[in-house]
Amino acid sequence: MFRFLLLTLSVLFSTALFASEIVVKGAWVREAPPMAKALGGYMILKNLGKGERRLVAVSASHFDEVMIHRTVIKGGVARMVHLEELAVPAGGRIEFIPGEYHLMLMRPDRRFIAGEKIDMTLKFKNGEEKNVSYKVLKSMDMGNGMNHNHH
Ligand SMILES: [Cu+2]
Repeated sequence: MFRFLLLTLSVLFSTALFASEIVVKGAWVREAPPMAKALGGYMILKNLGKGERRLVAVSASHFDEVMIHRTVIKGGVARMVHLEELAVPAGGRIEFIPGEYHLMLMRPDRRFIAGEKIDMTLKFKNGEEKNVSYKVLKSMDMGNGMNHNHH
């Protein structure tokens, strides 16, 4: 009987471990001037799964909150729209890049300079959480990095 229980438990645990179907590439945060109240965060968010995933929240220590934004241009004026959640289609990707989708890291408790890292947790509607480390870069550094990744 005891043996049977152990076996059942191990089966339960192994089914609880699932490979993440969410992949994040090229995660970076733009270095901002000393008194900046918000920093922009960028990445490529891929969904390798067979079902849609919805990004519902992002958190980072050292920041009051992290919002999901999209820059839209209306009548020649760029403004940022706050999204409550963002759907990543099955097999699809969302590019967080300057002037498009971005993470808005609000009210840092200190300055972050190029070369540092900022850890964030992405939370999805299905309960999955993904920890991602974002490199702080000057936007010029990123311009160079982009060329290398571009194939
Ligand atoms: Cu924004």
